[in-house]
Amino acid sequence: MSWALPDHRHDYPLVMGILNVTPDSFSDGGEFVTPALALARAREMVAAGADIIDIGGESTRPGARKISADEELSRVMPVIEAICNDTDIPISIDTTKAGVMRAAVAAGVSMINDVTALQGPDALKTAATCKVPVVLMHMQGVPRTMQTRPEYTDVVTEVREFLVKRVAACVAAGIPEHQIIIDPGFGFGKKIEHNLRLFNALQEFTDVQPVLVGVSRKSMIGTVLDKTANERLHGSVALAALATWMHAAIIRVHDVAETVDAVRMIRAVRDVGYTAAAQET
Ligand code: 8Y4
Repeated sequence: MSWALPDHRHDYPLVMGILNVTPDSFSDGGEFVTPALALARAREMVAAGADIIDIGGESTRPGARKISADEELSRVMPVIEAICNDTDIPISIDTTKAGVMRAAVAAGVSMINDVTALQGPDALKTAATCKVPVVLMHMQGVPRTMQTRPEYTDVVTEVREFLVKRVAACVAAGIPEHQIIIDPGFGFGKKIEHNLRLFNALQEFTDVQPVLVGVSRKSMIGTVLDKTANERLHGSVALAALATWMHAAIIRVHDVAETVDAVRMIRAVRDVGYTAAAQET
């Protein structure tokens, strides 16, 4: 499937549905591991209005252990093949490994989502040869220890400067600038105050590059509301609405139907008076 990012800011945000194929993800209970179950979940998200589905086989949650490329491939490839054969929904591969990027894109995946911003071995070169949009995420430290002592002097400036440098590295490697999406990396080596400051300053990121926002069910919501992961729907939808207002390009969520309603409602207000037809010449 050939797929490209929309050209016009009025077409944003896209809603990205999360499909974990990790046996250890507590939020989805590790229940979507078989291709048949993953496909059923993907169809459900398509019916709910998802624009893209993010498939990940390596857990990046705090304390998670690393897995081999072979283990990751054996988790994600059957799922990618099942969904690509059955639907036209664009798929994003959540991986940090060059070999997984290459295999996934060869099987029809339309986007690369790398929480290490293509800093891994051969990742930058490989992503450039894949010719698909890439998501560059900021993380302080590594998943196993990132939440032990996050530290910043000025979190917004530091995260923005890191991402601007990674965009430059991608452009130098041959990735067209319009194919690059940046992401402040909510929850990745950040305390509650860092996450809230970054969200507050989202416009400073959307002003420079398309931005992906991933806050669905995360601990910043749990901390503010004092709720467990399964009680964070309303907090998640509230932040999705704000991200839409602040011109996020992609919102990565567990709860697609609820998020799509919020996004459509905010877009109606945000873009009142604009009609696609009036822009055509
Ligand atoms: C409950 C459920 C609590 C899930 C926490 C979580 C991002 C991402 C993840 C993100 C991009 C997660 C792969 C963490 N988060 N990729 N991936 N941006 N680009 N935790 O924010 O969802 S996994």
